[in-house]
Amino acid sequence: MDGEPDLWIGGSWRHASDGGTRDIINPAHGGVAAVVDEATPDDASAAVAAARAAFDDGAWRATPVTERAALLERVADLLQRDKESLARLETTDTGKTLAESRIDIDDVTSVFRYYAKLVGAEADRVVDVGDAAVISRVVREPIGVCVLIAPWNYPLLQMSWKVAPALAAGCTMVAKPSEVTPLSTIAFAHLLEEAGVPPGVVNLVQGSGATLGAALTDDPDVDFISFTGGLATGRTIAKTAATHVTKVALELGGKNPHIVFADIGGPGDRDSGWDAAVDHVLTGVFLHSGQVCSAGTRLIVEESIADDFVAAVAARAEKITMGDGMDAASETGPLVSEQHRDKVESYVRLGISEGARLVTGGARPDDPAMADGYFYLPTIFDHCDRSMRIVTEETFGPILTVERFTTEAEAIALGNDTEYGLAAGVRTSDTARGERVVRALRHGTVWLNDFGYYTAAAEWGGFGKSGNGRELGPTGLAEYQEIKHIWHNTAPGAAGWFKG
Ligand code: TXE
Repeated sequence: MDGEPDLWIGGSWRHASDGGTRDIINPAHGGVAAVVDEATPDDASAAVAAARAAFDDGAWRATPVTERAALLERVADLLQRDKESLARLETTDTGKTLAESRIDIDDVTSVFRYYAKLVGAEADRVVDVGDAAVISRVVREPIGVCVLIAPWNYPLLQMSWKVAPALAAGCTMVAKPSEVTPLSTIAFAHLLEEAGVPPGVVNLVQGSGATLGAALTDDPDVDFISFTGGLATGRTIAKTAATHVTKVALELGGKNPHIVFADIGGPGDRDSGWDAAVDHVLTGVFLHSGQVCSAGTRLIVEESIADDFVAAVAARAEKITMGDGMDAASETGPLVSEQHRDKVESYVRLGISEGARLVTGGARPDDPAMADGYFYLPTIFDHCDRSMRIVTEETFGPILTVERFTTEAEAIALGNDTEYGLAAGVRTSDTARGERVVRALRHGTVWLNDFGYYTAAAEWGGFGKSGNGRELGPTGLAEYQEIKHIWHNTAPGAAGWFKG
């Protein structure tokens, strides 16, 4: 960063092989926040080769699990020591508020602590084959060299969901953050080095997806690719990986329904759940300006309360304090880049041309203090339907679409009518109905009378085109492991099948 080498390959820090760099932009004001090295395909090959050598050498994967767990705990301690500086980097890079960035660093820490404990508690499985002479057991081994590709909305958080279980399992890896937001991951790599990660076990390269990312995913020495990002890129990576039969895990976002039943009660009646429902719908879609894979972008609300409910959400949306994430008063920040705001604006134009009714937003804020940043107002479209692309496609911005239903079956059908399936929310005061609906929804995470929460101990991932595989929880560790069955005959004898 800013003249220091940023690529960590085989345990040493170096500049890009062709000397190339990239300007990192602060989205709150459009200025250059830092200049970082831009890795080339040659750097990608060097990083994979370093990870391959560190894996094949065998020392890391043979490191006792207690030592690997201790290393993860050291990383967690260092993350907490540097929490404030890491949070500031995250806000500088992504635009999210400092309060959110601090929560992110706490969450990253808890992922490391969770996998330190989980891997330490893992046990082999003994299988009874009905022969006292045979010891048959199923063991887990590291899958090998992993390529870890993260997006820009939760740069360090998403990377930690990959690095922590990969390290715990005994894998070696090449990490590639988004070229838009590499700063926190570079600082994190320095912490990994300080914590004692052996040379070549973790390698860091940053640069363009189209060149560097493509080179990493097309390298035949890679055993596993874990990717979080957009659907189109996920498809490209899966096709490339198929040529090498490389295992792939994909988290590709969502178009997440938030279903609200009329039985939540009436406006102003706190105990009945109305205010809480309005608050969660608002937070679910406008937190981090909607740049959240699990954002509740589709409000599916019962017709009898729809007018009042949408008006209540719109009134709150208009009061959201937007500004530079470094300002403690800001409740939400800008979009991550000018290019991304262009995309969001094109979806708003599309929504209007598709006939949706604009309730609020649909413009950049007019405050001159935000004129140079990539801000966009919270936007709500009412009277939407499934023929509209703003309802079916991931806009990844502060856009809420509203659909209406009259029966429970219709609500479920609408909630499932998406090619994605990452997350969904349901709000009702009827417990039995709530349980029926959450079981009927085809999404990887479903919140009942809550929205957006997750824990390192529970799996995260999607149905349908939201991807495949799971992160977090025990499954998030299993992704980085091969399963081996060992059959040991302690009283060896002939097979005795062939008589001659
Ligand atoms: O993502 P990309 P983009 C969605 C969201 C957004 C859209 C596009 O809808 O508007 O995706 O965003 C790397 N081989 N999500 O273009 O391209 C890239 O460098 C290998 C949802 O920014 O998917 C970055 O590190 N890697 C999502 C990472 O992929 C490649 C979060 C993600 O970038 C590559 C972000 C290639 N050919 C966007 N091309 C979520 N699931 O939360 C790019 N990359």
